[in-house]
Amino acid sequence: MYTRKNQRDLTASEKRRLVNALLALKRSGRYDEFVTMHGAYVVSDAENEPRAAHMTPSFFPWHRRFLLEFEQALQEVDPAVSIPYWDWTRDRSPASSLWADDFLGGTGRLGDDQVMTGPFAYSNGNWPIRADITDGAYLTRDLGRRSSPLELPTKADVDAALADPVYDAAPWDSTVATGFRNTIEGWSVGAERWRNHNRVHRWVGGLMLGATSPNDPVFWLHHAYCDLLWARWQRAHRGAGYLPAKPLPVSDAQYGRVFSRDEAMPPWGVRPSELLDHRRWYRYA
Ligand SMILES: [Cu+2]
Repeated sequence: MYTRKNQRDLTASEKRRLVNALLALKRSGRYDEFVTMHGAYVVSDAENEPRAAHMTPSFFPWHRRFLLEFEQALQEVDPAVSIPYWDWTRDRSPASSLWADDFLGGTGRLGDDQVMTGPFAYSNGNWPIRADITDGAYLTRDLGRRSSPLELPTKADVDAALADPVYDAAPWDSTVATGFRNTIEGWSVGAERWRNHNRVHRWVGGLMLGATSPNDPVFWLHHAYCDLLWARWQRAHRGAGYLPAKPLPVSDAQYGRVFSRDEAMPPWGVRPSELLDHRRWYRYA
């Protein structure tokens, strides 16, 4: 049992140790295995295939397990390290300590969005991007989307999602207008584009926009906060559970494409029901 802290509360030495563990995983090649794995599970609901990670009810349990695996890799380097969370309703500015030189570094430069500051700047030689097929070898960001400014989601946005008493609903994809899962995952519903989790990917920009978004270490801090929100939703709605609870009938258009409570998710063969209680592993401070 360990603690995941708010990134704003980390001490200088905790930040240094986390950065060092990230760099060690990068050097050994393990970091890029996680990036590639995430990329392999970006399956859109326009494709007629199983969706374990995105546009799907198992968005939360899949990413919980993904973060646990990554956190374990970090802890093999330094047992004192855990994944902090970024509460983007609170730390809303590129001037936040999250983006300082001693932590994740700042936004990209104009022109090519290349991150020039902090430990993950390409020019420092420790963070070459390998697991991306289209772009350059350097980390990119465009915090706040300078060409067409965008705000991070607000506490009111998150509270509205937490107030929804239903976890998810048919058709269990990116088009569901209600339910906690898609309200946080944030696929477009009507005129409301890029909500919550998706909006944060947009706000960071650069490599955070694509299937290999874990190339940017802020991915882990962002998803730890989404994971915390899931735990908060569970606490607020104790009678409600993960849905769908039972496998969908063969007649359902989503049959074989989404993971109900006890259907094993790839690549680990773990069921959503085994991931519902994070307190087996960690707590949030
Ligand atoms: Cu994400």
